[in-house]
Amino acid sequence: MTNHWNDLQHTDVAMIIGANPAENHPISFRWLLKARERGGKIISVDPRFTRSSAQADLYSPLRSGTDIAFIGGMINYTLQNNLFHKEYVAKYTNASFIVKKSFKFDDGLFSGFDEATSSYDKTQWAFETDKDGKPLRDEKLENPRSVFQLMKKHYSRYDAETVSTVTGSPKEDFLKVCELFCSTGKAGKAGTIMYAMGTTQHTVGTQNVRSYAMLQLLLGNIGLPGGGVNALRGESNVQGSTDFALLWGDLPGYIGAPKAIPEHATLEAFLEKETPKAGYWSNKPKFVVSLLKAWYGPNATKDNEFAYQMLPKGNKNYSHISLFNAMYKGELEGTFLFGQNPVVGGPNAGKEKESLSNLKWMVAVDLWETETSSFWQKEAGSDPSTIATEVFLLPASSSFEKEGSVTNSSRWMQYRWKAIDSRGEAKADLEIIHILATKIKELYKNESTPAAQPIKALHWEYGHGDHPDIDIVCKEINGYDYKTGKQVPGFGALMDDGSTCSGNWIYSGFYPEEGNNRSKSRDSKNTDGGTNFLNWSYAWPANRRILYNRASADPSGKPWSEERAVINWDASQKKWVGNDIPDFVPTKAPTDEGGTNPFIMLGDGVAGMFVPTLNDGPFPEHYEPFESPVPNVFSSVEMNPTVKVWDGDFNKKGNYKDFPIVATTYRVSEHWQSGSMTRNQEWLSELVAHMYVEISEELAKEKGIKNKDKIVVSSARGDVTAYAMVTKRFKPYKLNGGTIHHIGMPWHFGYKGYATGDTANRLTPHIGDANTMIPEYKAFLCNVRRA
Ligand SMILES: Nc1nc2c(c(=O)[nH]1)N[C@H]1C(S)=C(S)[C@@H](COP(=O)(O)OP(=O)(O)OC[C@H]3O[C@@H](n4cnc5c(=O)[nH]c(N)nc54)[C@H](O)[C@@H]3O)O[C@H]1N2
Ligand SMILES: Nc1nc2c(c(=O)[nH]1)N[C@H]1C(S)=C(S)[C@@H](COP(=O)(O)OP(=O)(O)OC[C@H]3O[C@@H](n4cnc5c(=O)[nH]c(N)nc54)[C@H](O)[C@@H]3O)O[C@H]1N2
Ligand SMILES: [Mo]
Repeated sequence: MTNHWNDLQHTDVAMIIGANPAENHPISFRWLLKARERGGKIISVDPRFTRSSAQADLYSPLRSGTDIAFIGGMINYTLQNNLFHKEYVAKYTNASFIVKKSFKFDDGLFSGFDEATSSYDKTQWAFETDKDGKPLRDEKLENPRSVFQLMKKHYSRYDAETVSTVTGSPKEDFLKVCELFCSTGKAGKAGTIMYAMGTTQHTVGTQNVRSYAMLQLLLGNIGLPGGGVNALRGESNVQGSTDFALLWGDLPGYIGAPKAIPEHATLEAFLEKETPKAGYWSNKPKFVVSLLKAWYGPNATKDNEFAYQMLPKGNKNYSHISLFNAMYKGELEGTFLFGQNPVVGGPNAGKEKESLSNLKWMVAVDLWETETSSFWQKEAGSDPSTIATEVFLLPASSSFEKEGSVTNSSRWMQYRWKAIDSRGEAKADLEIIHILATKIKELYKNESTPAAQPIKALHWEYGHGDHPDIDIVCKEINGYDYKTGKQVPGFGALMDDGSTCSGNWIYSGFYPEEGNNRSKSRDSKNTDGGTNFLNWSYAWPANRRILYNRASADPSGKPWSEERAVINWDASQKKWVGNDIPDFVPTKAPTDEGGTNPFIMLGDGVAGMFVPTLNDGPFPEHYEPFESPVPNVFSSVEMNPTVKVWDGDFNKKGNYKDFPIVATTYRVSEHWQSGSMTRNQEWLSELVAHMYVEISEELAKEKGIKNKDKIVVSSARGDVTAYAMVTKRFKPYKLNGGTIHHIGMPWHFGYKGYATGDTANRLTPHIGDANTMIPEYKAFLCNVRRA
């Protein structure tokens, strides 16, 4: 989240799009209802009328996979009706930048597309620059080559009629959403966008999020209380795990991992290539060297490039989808699954299950034996005599049985203490990793092969025996001075000469001195005067609660409006003051060089309306999902042209003739994820006991299906049998003159536990977003019949 949970109470309009927080993030609704007491409004945009929709003031349906068309239409509405915050847009975004003539857009393709590699030459999207390399600007926003004018032209194609034809949202509903949400473009007003998996799980997932950011920037809603683009994160610590590089392409703190390419051959070359000249990322060498120092300790010296050569460097894509493709082809020997149940949760789960049998070994670390760790059993539909995979199941302690921190959607790092002891042989994941690391180091102690070097170089000193000392881990994450052993006060103190270490620069500052682990702080006194509660836990970075808060003030440093003040420039004290930690150099005056550039992480200091770095284009453009019931109305390019389509039979594609119905998948309050956690609980199993599929009354009538009938849903990948829930929550969509049916189902079921049912993911495709590879779980084609 750019903002945080209790900040939602300040919003004038919350647009929930691609999420169902009333069920999946219920606490958020406490704050939305508070906002409503102040006159705030709630909008829900979802293919189905959800429990969040039921709480909303305004609801609009949209067909799964058409968010860019919807938001593109809202961008167009904002521009055509002059509802944008002009000074904010001109000063704080790159709307004023002049784009080179080589940038073009024609019939769904941006310039620079190479058919052979399905990728763009992004250099064609560059800005015009002056002799010092600074982008040329027109702050009047009139130059026809300005980002603003190009954006206006791009989205002029997204008029209300076309939007309605593509999304299936009735034009009146769409316009009501535009009118209400765009009312927040005025100074003194703020609107928030809340999103989650309905947004991201698409072949255009990244660009969906981008479109939200553009709309919010146009309305001047970023950096203010009650504003922002707010990602409602999933599992209790999914924010923390991405921060700590569970994403395959990253090192901790969102530092892109080095690859096996000549430009990354040495630490010097890597830092030279990947460090921007301006903006806060120009400090990257300090973060990288401090990280290497944390990992390799005394084995990281100036003379050996701080052990840079010990880092693994790969050139492939290591996302979930790619790994399972590799497994299917027999390219992987073994795998560790720490708390993962892909036979239920993975895309095209039937094939993912088949892939597992190509492994020599698998280690599952889990609270239960899941559909995945028992994939080889008869009950799973397998023939054990044909499967040679050796499976180890290590019992894991649950969250209540161990201590450590989790980071929530608000970026708050909160320490949790152990409530009860583990049972039986179960161990905390951290203990399991610790034991593994210690044993593997022991195993390689006397080996001198190249493979042994990184293992030997790893500095692993977190106490003795099976229990690592978490306090040592915490101190290392914060970072300390390597000579004195004294904690550093924050990432500003990290150095690139090996004199400091830090396991994750964005968290540096949470443990600034001995005895003060701020993630343990639960001080609810409101010392700052706002509602940021700066002493409750610790928010990265630097305990800042609202990101980009410099943008809450005008260029001269005065808040755009008093009621939405966060920080302001205090000329007498010569610093920024207010009720949050400034997301800015605290002593930089508005009149200083760069003093009006709120987006300090970006080289130009302004936010990107035009982003020339993403794989699929600088402006979000609507493309149809991998499987779609209709041709693309906006261009002749059907699917995102930069998406990787995997070869082989892992990903059969269904066509509209055989599979004319759009399907989506989602969660329910009563179940958790792949269901291991809830289908093993009697009382939750009783609440939602069976796999079911929601279908509209109209489709039910057409197919002769009654409520509670058993039905078969089939896709090109497989089929599932489930109970029909005939409901008003789905309605047929009117698209381009025709009628298209839309269904939906929960994805929580498998054959284990008390509440059993067919796995929805046997239907879903094995294809992902062009930038992140998150699977397209949310939009695919199917057919439905009575069982
Ligand atoms: N009770 C419960 N809570 C949970 C979880 C759980 O399993 N159970 N899981 C947690 C996790 S890990 C996560 S990631 C979050 C996910 O939180 P959410 O994203 O809220 O979860 P979903 O229910 O998968 O999807 C949200 C909505 O997206 C809609 N949708 C489908 N396709 C589209 C589309 O193309 N556009 C738009 N705008 N909407 C679409 C669906 O109808 C659904 O209502 O929830 C977390 N909270
Ligand atoms: N069709 C469809 N599929 C989806 C989604 C969707 O919306 N639609 N959503 C996707 C999303 S957002 C997510 S996050 C994934 C989730 O996919 P998974 O991560 O595979 O699913 P979970 O059920 O969260 O799996 C967690 C496993 O961890 C175990 N576990 C719980 N606590 C601990 C612990 O402390 N330690 C260890 N070692 N194990 C533990 C549980 O018993 C469970 O078996 O699913 C994805 N799959
Ligand atoms: Mo998730």
